[in-house]
Amino acid sequence: MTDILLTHGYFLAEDPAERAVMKPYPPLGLLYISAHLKACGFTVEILDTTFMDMGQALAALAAKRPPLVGIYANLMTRGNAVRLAGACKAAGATVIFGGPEPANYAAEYLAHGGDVVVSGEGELTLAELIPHLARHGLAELDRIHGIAYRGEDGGVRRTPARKQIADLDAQPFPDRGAIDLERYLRTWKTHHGVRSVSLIVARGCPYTCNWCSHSVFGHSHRRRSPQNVADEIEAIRDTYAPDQLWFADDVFTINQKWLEQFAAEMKRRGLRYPFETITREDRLNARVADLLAELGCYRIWIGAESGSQRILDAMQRRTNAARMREMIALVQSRGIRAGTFIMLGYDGETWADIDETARHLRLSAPDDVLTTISYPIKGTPYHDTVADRIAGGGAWHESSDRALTVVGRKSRRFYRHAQRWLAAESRLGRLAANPDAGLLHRARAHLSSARSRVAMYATRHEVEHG
Ligand code: B12
Ligand code: SF4
Repeated sequence: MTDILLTHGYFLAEDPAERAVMKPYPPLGLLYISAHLKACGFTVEILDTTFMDMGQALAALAAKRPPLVGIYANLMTRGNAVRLAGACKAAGATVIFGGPEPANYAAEYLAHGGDVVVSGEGELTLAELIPHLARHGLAELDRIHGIAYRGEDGGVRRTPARKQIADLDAQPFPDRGAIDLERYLRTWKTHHGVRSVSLIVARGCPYTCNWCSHSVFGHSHRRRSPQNVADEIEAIRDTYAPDQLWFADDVFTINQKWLEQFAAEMKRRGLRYPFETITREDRLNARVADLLAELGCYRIWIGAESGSQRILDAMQRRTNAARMREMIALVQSRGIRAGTFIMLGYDGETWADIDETARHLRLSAPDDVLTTISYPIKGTPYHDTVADRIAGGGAWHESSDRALTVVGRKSRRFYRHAQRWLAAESRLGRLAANPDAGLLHRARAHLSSARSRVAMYATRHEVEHG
């Protein structure tokens, strides 16, 4: 019999943003947990919901009737995760929640089907919790570190934090064999002509961007050895024959010495895959750009967030807008596409700051730009700062932190126009850098910029209300 069934509530079919790009990846956290628990001798099953819909997921759970279920949840999958939990509970299962969101809303998750909420890494905690639950049920949970549960009085009890895994190299590779990874690869191949596999080389980010969630790994940073990562890439090559990789790390180039060693190890083994990943401007320089190119990097996302130094400083991002522009040019000079993330609507952002961001995009002409409208994630310093002005959302179990807004800031309508304006401005930057760009393209981009600008102006007095 299965000791634990692991699942999540992500349904690709319900995700319009992801359906537009069709670049799905599996939930690595669950694959890591499964590998660890199996190595400890537990019997584990993963119900991967990515290619299902809610009805199919509920039917699969009803057929399996697992006595113990572990559910991954993040702020977007909350609603689905608690629905799955409710169904499992109704069928008599014990439900454990984990992932980046549940520990920040322990009371709510416990009120919506959860018996236990695990905070941080799940591997060591579950390896202790599973036999504990089998022996003692929900009694004496205070013995297990790293969890929250309901006390006898109904209040939420939190046990001391769980120590993090010290040696990541000693951990087994993610249990990709537990799911139908080929389905992900086929989806990639159909839509993009390539098979792409994700992996991570480290855990945790020591930086302090105040809107970013650190609920799983805190501010720790632990790296795997270059040899261990290369071993995993060889295993991925032998099993899945991918065409490319995605290093799903927070800041892939965080340590230059590590990158040097990793590049040397990959070269020694004759391994080279096109890949994309994320970094920060302060973790790039000419040598790092050369190493990335040597390793096969075809696109690097440089988290920019804003072109206004004032806003970057307010975010405690510890990056420099002018240097960001230089780094975009640097990676492009090595034949690597430069992607950048922009966040609009950070608390205190003014019209002048948005202008600065547009100027930044036009000057630097990144190849790809992803813009989000800021929202306060529970558990972050940003959430605490704006807590008394947070509005939006609705019923917790049907909503998400992404629906939260800050009273007094400009309306979503305004920011949607601003998003379009920034997209047009970065297009103009790219066209200016391209001597072959036709007049018609330029005229279209100017028109789109002007239209969005007028729409921004027309909505400039619209603000969010409580
Ligand atoms: C890769 C990634 C993505 C990929 C996901 C694709 C995929 N399936 O891999 C993409 C780009 C699509 C993505 C999108 C988004 N993401 Co994202 N993403 C990440 C990232 C960078 C890595 C995830 C990862 O693989 N981590 C490595 C594994 C080992 O860690 P883990 O998943 O947390 O798992 C560990 C623990 O959480 C725990 N655990 C996990 N599951 C379970 C289950 C049980 C039962 C238990 C007990 C424990 C447990 O144990 C695991 C092993 O130690 C994280 C940041 C990070 N470094 O983790 C952000 C992160 C998860 N994303 C985040 C956000 C906000 C988003 C978006 C909402 C962004 C947006 N504006 O659209 C969307 C939501 C998409 C969705 N619908 O789910 C936030 C979540 C915050 C929160 N409180 O929920 C994070 C934490 C980033 C951040 N620092 O703010 N993301
Ligand atoms: S946004 Fe990126 S660099 Fe900043 S704290 Fe989060 S993961 Fe680290």
